[in-house]
Formats: sequence, structure tokens, C-alpha cells
Amino acid sequence: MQELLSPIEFENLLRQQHRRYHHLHPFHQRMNAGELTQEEVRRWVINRFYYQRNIPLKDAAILSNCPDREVRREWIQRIIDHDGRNIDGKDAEAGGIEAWLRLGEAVGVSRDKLLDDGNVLPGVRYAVDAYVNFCKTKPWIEAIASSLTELFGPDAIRDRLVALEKYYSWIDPSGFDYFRVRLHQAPQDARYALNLVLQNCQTVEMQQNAVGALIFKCDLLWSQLEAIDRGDTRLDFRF
Ligand code: AHQ
Repeated sequence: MQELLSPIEFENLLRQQHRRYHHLHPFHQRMNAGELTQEEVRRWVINRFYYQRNIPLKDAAILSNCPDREVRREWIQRIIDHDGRNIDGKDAEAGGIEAWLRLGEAVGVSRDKLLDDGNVLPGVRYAVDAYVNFCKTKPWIEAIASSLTELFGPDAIRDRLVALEKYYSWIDPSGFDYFRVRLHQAPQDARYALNLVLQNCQTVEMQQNAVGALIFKCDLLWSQLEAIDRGDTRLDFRF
């Protein structure tokens, strides 16, 4: 990409990265075919929780780097979506992290086990920590571009939800509420993030860096699943 792309060409180039997205990973393919064992599902829930609980940290990093008040006023909602919030000392919104803890209980993994980072596979920890560090150290618009994997998320989550309800009857379906909520939040998030990237990346270099950020995130999600798919044969990899 040597010349400045029009907004349509730039959006198409971003959307072409769908071919790198983790919906194509064998682990998700096996999940959607109903082929995962209970142990594999529990391993996925435990390790994905580490990703989920770090989302507010990476979004707070983006806020801390973003000088634009209007963008911060919008972006801060992502932290509330995951952390939830109290109003007048009452739990007004539970949030996505609480919903994932309930997913854990639905698959037979205790809240304490999910909250213990010692159960996280090294490969997952490195991928997630790389994401948080990326959002701490890169320009805010590149960090926002890395969230554009959410252009591809809703279709993947929709297929997953159908498969989980169809093939994994041992799981209390109320545990899937996290994904049902994401189906509404993610498209709005993705639309807002895409418009920001299209409007703010007005040089060849910024467009290249935005595409590079999206590829980085696709590879991060892929690496995370590689680690989850393989598991860890060492007796106890806890640090
Ligand atoms: O549950 C997910 C989530 O809250 C987010 C936030 C967003 C971001 O800001 O990077 N990305 C993301 C994703 C979530 N779920 C993943 C899934 O497959 O369940 C997809 C993932 C993403 O596409 O980035």
C-alpha cells in the first residue's frame, strides 16, 4: 500500500483481514461442530477470562493516551460494559466480567479458579499482556484500530452461541448470557471504532499502521487459541 486509500478502499482493506480472524482456528471449528470435551471447554473459559479481565485495562490505556474528549466520552463506555458499575453504592450494572464468571460457574469452574491468574497458560498470558502493552505504548488511533477485530466478532459469536446451545447441553444456557449481550455491544463498538479510524488515518503511514494494528490483533487472538488448543502437558505450569 504506497498511496493514500479512499475511505472505501481503506475500509475494504481493513475488512479483508477477516481471513486472519480466529473463527477459522481449528479450536473454534471443533467448538462449533460440538467436538470439544468438557475439559477443553473449561480450559477455554479459564484462559479467555484472562483476556476478558484485561479488556478494561487496555481500554483505560487507550483513554489515557487519547487527547480527544469526545472520543473519551464514547470509549469509556467499554470499560463500564466489562467492569459494570455501582450507582449510589448499589450494583447497577454487573458487566461482562461478572457474566464471564457466571459462564465459569455454568461450565463447572469456580469464580476463585477463574480469578487465579496462576491457571492461565503462558501462551495466553503473553498474548493478552502484549495486547495491553500495545494499547499502552502505541498512538491511541492505532490501539483503536486493533479493536477492529470486532468487525468480525458478532458473526463468530452468533455461530458459537448456536453451537453451544445445540451441542453442549451439559452447560446451563444462562451461562451464555455474556455472548448474547456482546451481540448487541460489539456491532456498535465496531461501527464507532471503524468511523474513528477512517476519519483519523489521513496519511499513507497512518493507514498502514492501522492495518498493521488489526493484523497484530488477529495474530494475538490466533496465538491465544493456539495455546488453548494445545493445553500444557507439564504437570503444573503455575508460576
Ligand atoms: O468478548 C470480547 C470483547 O469484549 C472484546 C473487546 C474487543 C476489543 O476491544 O478488542 N474485542 C473483543 C472480543 C471479544 N470476544 C472475542 C470472541 O471471539 O469471543 C472476540 C474479540 C475480538 O474480536 O476482538
